[in-house]
Amino acid sequence: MITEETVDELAARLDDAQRSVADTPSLADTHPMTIDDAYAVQKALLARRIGRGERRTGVKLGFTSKAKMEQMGVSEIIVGELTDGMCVADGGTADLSRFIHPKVEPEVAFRIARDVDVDSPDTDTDITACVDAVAPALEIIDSRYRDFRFTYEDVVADNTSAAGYVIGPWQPLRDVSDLPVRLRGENGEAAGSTAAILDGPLNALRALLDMARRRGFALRAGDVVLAGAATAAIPLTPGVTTCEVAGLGQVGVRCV
Ligand code: OOG
Ligand code: MG
Repeated sequence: MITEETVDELAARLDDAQRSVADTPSLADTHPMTIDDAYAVQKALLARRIGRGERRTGVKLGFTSKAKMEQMGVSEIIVGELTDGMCVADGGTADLSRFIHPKVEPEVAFRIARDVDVDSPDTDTDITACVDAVAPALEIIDSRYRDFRFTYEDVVADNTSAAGYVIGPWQPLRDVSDLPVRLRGENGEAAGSTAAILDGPLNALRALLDMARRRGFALRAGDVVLAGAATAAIPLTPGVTTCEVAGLGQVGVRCV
């Protein structure tokens, strides 16, 4: 366990790295952390953003696909939080100078329609019944760690590398368990299926409910949920990047 003071100090280090667009070495190297510590740092990091006037808009899951787990050498999902400061409109512009070494991932987003009770251990809660819409999405990840190298605890503390997200047109909730996905950037592309996301993104929602209960994440009406990448991430480069999820639609961002 690290002290409350250290939690604040590590959150400040990550916050400064993001704001000054300068990477930082792994925290875990110098400050061995438990997973509980890492989530405490993440919480303090979010509190700093909220303190500057950002509004929380939802949550994101990470490492829900085998490709991502293999790319990052980990084996358990992680959860981070999203704010309006990270949101880019579909077809909008993202300024690459805000990021250290950004990558982009093709994702599926869900919209929570009514508050989910995360305090009761009621195992019958059907999280999918609390969701009313689904959309193709892009996530911009930008680890604050040097060379994108981090331990599992490091990446949890760093709000799971969350840096930006773009949500395509919302559609009424439907079966999205095995839809072809294509990510196209100016200098790279990746293809896969939504089935890569825990054998179907609805399973990501179920895993999220479990994490929300264990880790105290709120799930409120209007929240966006990013279910996790369907392929490995590719570098985010100048020009247009799109994600198409067959049967669901397309979402894009222009980077300058
Ligand atoms: C952590 C974020 C992973 C996903 O969709 O799996 C993630 C990272 O790879 O830096 O967002
Ligand atoms: Mg992601």
